[in-house]
Amino acid sequence: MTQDTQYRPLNPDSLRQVLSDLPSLTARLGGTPSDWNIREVSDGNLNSVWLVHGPSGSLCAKQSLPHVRVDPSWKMPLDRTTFEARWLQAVAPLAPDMVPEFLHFDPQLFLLVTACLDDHVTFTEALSQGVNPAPIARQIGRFIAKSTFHTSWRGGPFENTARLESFFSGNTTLSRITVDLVLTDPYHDHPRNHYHPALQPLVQQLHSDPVIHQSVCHMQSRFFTAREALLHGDLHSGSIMVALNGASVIDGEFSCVGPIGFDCGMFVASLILASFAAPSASRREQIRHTISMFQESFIKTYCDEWLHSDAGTDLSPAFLTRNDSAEIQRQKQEECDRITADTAGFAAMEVIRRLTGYAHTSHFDNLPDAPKEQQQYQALSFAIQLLSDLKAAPEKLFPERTAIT
Ligand code: SR1
Ligand code: MG
Repeated sequence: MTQDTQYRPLNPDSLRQVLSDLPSLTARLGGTPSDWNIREVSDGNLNSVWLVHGPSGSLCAKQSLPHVRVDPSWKMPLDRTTFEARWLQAVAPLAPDMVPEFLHFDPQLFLLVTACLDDHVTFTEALSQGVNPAPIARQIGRFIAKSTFHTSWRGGPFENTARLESFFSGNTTLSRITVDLVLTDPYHDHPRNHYHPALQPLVQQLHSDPVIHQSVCHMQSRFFTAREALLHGDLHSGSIMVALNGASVIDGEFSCVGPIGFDCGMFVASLILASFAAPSASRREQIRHTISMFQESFIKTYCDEWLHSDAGTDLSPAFLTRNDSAEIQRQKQEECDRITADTAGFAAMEVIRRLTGYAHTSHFDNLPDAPKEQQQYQALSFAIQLLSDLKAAPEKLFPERTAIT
């Protein structure tokens, strides 16, 4: 799979050897290599991950495999950690406290080393433990607003976005996974799809309803043609690590330039799934309300960055700021409406694929059988409603929508 002969899949012993040759990392860990505790914690679908602890410090090492980790027959190039490393380096200055510290990247081994977050749990886990999701949702709203605004043409000279687009458009392998698993497979019969038998009538509708298929085509077109900003590309609750002091966004291997509403939609979909999987009506309501809080935080931060950042932008924003506040208001409204519409469409598609496609999530795992199937049915029906009427979808999803000021 790789032309580079130096690549080999690492194990704890060979990782120890690799790390021992890197002075900044050995200094971070302290002691001698034999003192280090190396624990494999691979959990996602794609890569190997280890946590390494030494007498003075710790780190997290992640290596691409030449196949999908959970399905070795699904072969895959190794370059995904290259994109993740570049995403991390691009986003860290924009939201420094919201991503793990970048420590090292080895382009031959496709090995990425970052700070260790083992005092964190995934946001998926926190949601299932009953944690109040509001502070995290607000933080992720700020994160998406800052990381996308400042990598868009509005947030700097257009050459910045052009350079990002030129590099990240090479991430075709993982974008292909998104195109297949999120944007296509759930809308036809595909051997990778699987779902609870109780969902069969809804799946039948997804495979055959022409209105849904029109919406799918529209959202595909947005994904392929809206070159708005650098995206995380897979911002579901499993890509967010949370601790008492806040959230850290990980796993930027799906990064690409695309519509800002895609990142928002991935995150909102996790909240939708968690709300329908909630064990009580009050918990469901709490999580539903959080969806609006996320949106409010995103829109407010995005508009603040737009008005107040001194990003050396090109003509339009600076020109309008000096001349016509009503026109700025109109443009902000138009932009936020477009992002919100994309958010609703992509959120619906993410919910649909997590219930009927290849890669499901654990949100419903703790429920007994009967409520599980009922609640999945409700979640899927809600997502289908959104996708069946894209014009009405923002209002359904964000009944408490923020006015743009
Ligand atoms: C084969 S990879 C399946 C899924 O895992 C990742 O986290 C992405 O969500 C992808 O769609
Ligand atoms: Mg991941």
